[in-house]
Amino acid sequence: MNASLPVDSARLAGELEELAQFSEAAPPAVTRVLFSEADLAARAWLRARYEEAGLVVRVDPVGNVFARWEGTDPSLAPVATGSHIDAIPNAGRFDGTVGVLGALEAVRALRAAGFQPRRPIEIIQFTAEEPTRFGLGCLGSRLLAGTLAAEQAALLRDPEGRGLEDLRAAAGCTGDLAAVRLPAGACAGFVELHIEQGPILEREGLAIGAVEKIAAPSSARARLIGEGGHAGAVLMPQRHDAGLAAAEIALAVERAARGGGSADAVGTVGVFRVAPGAINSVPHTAWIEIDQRDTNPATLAQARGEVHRAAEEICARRGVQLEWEVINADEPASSAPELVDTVREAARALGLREMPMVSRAYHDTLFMARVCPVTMIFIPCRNGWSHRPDEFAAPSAVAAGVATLAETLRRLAG
Ligand code: HGY
Ligand code: MN
Ligand code: MN
Repeated sequence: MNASLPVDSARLAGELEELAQFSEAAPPAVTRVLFSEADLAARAWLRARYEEAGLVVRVDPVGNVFARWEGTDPSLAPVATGSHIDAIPNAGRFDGTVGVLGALEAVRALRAAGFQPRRPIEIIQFTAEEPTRFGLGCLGSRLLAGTLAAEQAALLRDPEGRGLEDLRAAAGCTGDLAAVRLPAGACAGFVELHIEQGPILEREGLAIGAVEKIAAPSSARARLIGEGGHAGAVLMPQRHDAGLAAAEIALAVERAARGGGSADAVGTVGVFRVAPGAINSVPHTAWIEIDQRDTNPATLAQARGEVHRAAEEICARRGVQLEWEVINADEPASSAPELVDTVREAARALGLREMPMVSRAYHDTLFMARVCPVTMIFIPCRNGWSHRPDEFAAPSAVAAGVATLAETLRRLAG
């Protein structure tokens, strides 16, 4: 990488390790669920880092954090960057955090180089990009974009019955959730730095991915109520096995993903529980949660409909009652071509090999695309692994991503 802005890669690597300590799981795993003790401690630690760097911090009513570097013309809409710090159970230490601490390091490098932005630059640390607490991902960015109504968000409860209203109040996030929504034009653009969470950059030996499209998640949950019984005594014709009905639905999810004609279509059943859960007892009830994604809205909608119809047919044939709930059905997003070009030019100016690509994971950028022009900067991670304790991004890869982000911010805010 060419001599670039003074990115302090060692300090950043140390901060990523320090942030990883705020966790409910034993290292190397990281568990940091929205408004958990680990999350609150991580939020406090990060706020001190932002303020140390001379940024002005504000927290909105749902806990989105904005760290602002004022521009020479404060009246201009800011250029924004950022990501999330929450982590699903037993995850890694780079998902999201690279985009938050990397944004801070990019700002510090620009300030150390004497750069003075005309537009303000804001780092956004989004609340709950992961669905762990309330079963809905991107809670903070949905509210910022207005794709989730405040009164709907206020009704969210976690599996233990704790409501968002109580949890955010306990975390010190005050104010009306309706005030979270950003007005149109609130940002001039948004660029998120993130690990790829896939194998392409590493396999191609490339340093930077400029993201052109972001797949959208569609998730649903179902409860299946059949009839239990003795695993030996109940003969097959008399069975209404909720577990096997759920298993057939799971295979329908896979069939819809493979058969829809879209190379980006994916689907799985990440949550699959049966009751009573004894080896010699026919499951009377099953609970499943379905995750379907695609970058093509038409084939995504087709796959969603196909799975719901299959579930109804399977349960009717098996004499199992079906309760179906759509959790979310979001539209994919496209990046702004001019921002993709800016990222690619910035990478090339730094002597970094880059390519345009698609994100199959969703990100807060998916919802920021409803607020302003967006794109993402991807860096390679080992074997493409993510959402697991051995998730890893090399310090040199992180530094290349930060330098590209800094150069992109310089161009956009200059
Ligand atoms: O599931 C996702 O794509 C994101 O990592 N929450
Ligand atoms: Mn994630
Ligand atoms: Mn992420």
